[in-house]
Amino acid sequence: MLVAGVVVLAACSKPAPVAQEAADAAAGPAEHAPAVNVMNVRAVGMKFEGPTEVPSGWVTIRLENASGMAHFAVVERLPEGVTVARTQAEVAPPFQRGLDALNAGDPDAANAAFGQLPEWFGQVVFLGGPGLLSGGRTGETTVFLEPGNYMLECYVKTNGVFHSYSPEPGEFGMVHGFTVTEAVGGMPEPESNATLAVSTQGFQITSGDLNPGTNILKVEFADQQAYPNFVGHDVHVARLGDGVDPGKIAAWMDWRQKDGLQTPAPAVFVGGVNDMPAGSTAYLRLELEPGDYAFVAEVPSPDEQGLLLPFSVGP
Ligand SMILES: [Cu+2]
Repeated sequence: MLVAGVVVLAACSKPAPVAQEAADAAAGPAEHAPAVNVMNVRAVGMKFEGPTEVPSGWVTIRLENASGMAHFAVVERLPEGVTVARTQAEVAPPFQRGLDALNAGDPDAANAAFGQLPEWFGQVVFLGGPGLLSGGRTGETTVFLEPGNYMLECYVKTNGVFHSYSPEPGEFGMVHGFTVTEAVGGMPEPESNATLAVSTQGFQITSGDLNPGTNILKVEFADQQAYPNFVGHDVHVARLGDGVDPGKIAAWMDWRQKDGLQTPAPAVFVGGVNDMPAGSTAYLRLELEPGDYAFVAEVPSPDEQGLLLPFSVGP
């Protein structure tokens, strides 16, 4: 195995045109399977485990949540020269200090802490990645990644501490650095059975239907903006029913609130796509049992912005 956790089957790529017919005749069926480019990531406790190199192009990030709590894995492209260690030293502490100040009822101290974020933080590009996923579940989100330096981050909170912040000196929080290489993965853009538009106008299913079983949802970011919680709109899928209160889910989506993004989550989350720039597209694999669900964005008061949309999957 060249790269732990990465599977690349590129048997059909770049055929020699003249020899192709003979190659087709000689090739076994396995050689005609479409190329896949999967990055296998595990969440264990409050740590990520995964490969440190991934071929470029369409990448399916498969997140296995082997812990007992909800996590996500937002993909962040780091500016030139910025290491994961630097994000831990320069970004995680101001956010944690700001959160501590908000919890203590001191918004001025919080703003002072957020004011200490480095200038380069504004150049970090958020590029989707698996959304909220409850413990014991596995989710898949497919995004297009150019070569570069990236990290995965989970900033869900436990006991008022962001998972991406480590109170232990010298230890990293829930972040995972990886390089997207110049090597091309060759995976084709996925096919989908439904499309969800995400925008400042709210969620809208613009084509197709979600059905019991396996769905591939195309998620289109029609526009994007920064919300007061510093991130853009995105989409997560929560299971409703069994006394789950959509209002509580909406209130939980703002990390600046004491109970916001705090473990335990107020519902079972079955996956999602973290925020991406305007014009971006991602694909979300959803294994759905019949029942009631909601799309919800990780922004303040998503229910007031059309960013909490209940839907049902029929038997
Ligand atoms: Cu987490």
